[in-house]
Amino acid sequence: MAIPKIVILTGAGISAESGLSTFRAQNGLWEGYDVNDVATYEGYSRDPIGVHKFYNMLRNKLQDPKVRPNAAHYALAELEQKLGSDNVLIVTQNVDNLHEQAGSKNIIHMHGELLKVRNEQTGQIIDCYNDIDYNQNRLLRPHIVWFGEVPLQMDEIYDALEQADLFISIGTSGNVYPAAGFVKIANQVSAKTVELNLEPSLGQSLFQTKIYGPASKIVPEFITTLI
Ligand code: BJW
Repeated sequence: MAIPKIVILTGAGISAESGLSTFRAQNGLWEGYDVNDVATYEGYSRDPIGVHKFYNMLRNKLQDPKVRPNAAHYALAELEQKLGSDNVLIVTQNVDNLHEQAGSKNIIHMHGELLKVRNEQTGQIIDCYNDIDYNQNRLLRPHIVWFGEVPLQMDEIYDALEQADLFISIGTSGNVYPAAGFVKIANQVSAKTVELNLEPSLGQSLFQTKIYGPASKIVPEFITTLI
């Protein structure tokens, strides 16, 4: 039997039990902030110092030793190890590095990465573990995809979706496109579609299988049915 091609979309919910806030929950990441200020280029142009302060805070939080991958991240890494990197692709909307820390290799960060910054003039992407002082580094912006910007590696993502036998969506509310539309593509190519989330997402009716609960419990349980 051929090994299935599996595309896994992850969102903030997979990292919630690792100590990182989701976006849209009460007490979420954006509480106390206007999305238009911290998640658009227009907001960055208006107040680059304030926006860098926000991402400096998130970058510090991510590097807190208490923030570690949880059982869901490890289960996905084990799946890739068992089935091979050619057969398992993680497309994450998350800007954290918890999939990498858990051992996953085949990962696309479609919304960028918190531990990187980008030179606005040259496009060069640079590792970044410290605070950015805009007054010292006027060309460096967070390597984050804001609203109105094109997510990264979209051609590779669409290619993978078109070849998928199984599409699994984990820990995402289905509010943000194009990621929220991936399940439609998976359905069009007759892939099996599975939603693993704490609660039904906005797109829940488009999934054939739905399992609700904390990711650290339901993801390892579901993954064991595949290996
Ligand atoms: C648990 C759990 C546990 C909790 N276990 N689960 C009108 C219609 C359609 C589209 C548009 C429209 N108007 C504008 C658009 C486009 C726009 C968009 O989608 N807007 C919507 C608001 C409508 N999209 C864009 O602009 C994108 N670009 C674009 O479309 O370009 C055009 C283009 C596309 C393709 C090809 C060519 C051109 C860019 C979107 C960029 C998003 N960026 C952000 C980062 C912000 C900066 C920051 O980091 O602070 O990415 S926004 C934010 O949302 C972040 C996330 O990756 C993203 C998704 O959030 P996610 O992960 O779903 O988190 P939550 O909090 O919403 O949900 C968490 C879920 O977990 C919940 O369901 C919980 O229940 C669950 N959960 N604990 C399991 N323990």
